[in-house]
Amino acid sequence: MSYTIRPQSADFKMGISVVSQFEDWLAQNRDAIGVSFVGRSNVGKSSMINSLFGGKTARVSKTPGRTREINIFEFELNLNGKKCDLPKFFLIDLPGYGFAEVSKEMQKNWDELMGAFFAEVSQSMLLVNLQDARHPDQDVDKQFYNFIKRHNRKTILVFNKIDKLKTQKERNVLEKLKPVLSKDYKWIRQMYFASAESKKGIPQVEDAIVTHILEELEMRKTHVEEPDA
Ligand SMILES: Nc1nc2c(ncn2[C@@H]2O[C@H](COP(=O)(O)OP(=O)(O)OP(=O)(O)O)[C@@H](O)[C@H]2O)c(=O)[nH]1
Ligand SMILES: [Mg+2]
Repeated sequence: MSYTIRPQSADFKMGISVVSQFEDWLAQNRDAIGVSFVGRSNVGKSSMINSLFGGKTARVSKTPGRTREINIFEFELNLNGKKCDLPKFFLIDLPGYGFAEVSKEMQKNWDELMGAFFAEVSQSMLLVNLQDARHPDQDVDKQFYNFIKRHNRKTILVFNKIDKLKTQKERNVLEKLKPVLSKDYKWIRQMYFASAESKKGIPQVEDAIVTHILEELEMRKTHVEEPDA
């Protein structure tokens, strides 16, 4: 049995720009299962989403800092390449961090919105943090981890744009950083190297997402069965 993301199944549901809107969504979706993407502005979150979910799911920007809202989609899984009867899952494209040219007002809005998101969203949402393979673990990435670490989210780290690493030397720098980062960021489950452009590493990231979803479904099954045991 092999589950995969059903191509082109991600359906845009809503864009959330203020905390009260998020609270409304949360009230309806406390048990949400799925995946959310976060990373520095322009790191390729929307491009990665399109590589994984197909076609033009998310808007790719020419100017950094375009995705300002929490964009919520629902998607399906395939079983052996065919539609199956599992429920829908959530895909969330989060607004980027570390964009230098934002006003105080916009930064405040990001802090409030993301503060509410990471404090309250379901623990069954896997967090995919994207970093730039050419400039990993930047100050803004560190700041972001400080911002979320107390929430202890299930997180994987994906280094995107590896197609831009042309020399072995550049690739070695990244390999060496892996053990250092896993020590510093203990809650990161796994690290991946990928390119939304060349599609390298995308199947591995897809696997991580599908595995997470199946684990969450499995956990709920055992929880429901418990009272009878
Ligand atoms: N070479 C290369 N370029 C990429 C890759 N992924 C994204 N890009 C480019 O990087 C730019 C930003 O991509 P987006 O997907 O819009 O980035 P984002 O993180 O969603 O950006 P914001 O929504 O503005 O925060 C675009 O010009 C993409 O074409 C990649 O793997 N390799
Ligand atoms: Mg984007």
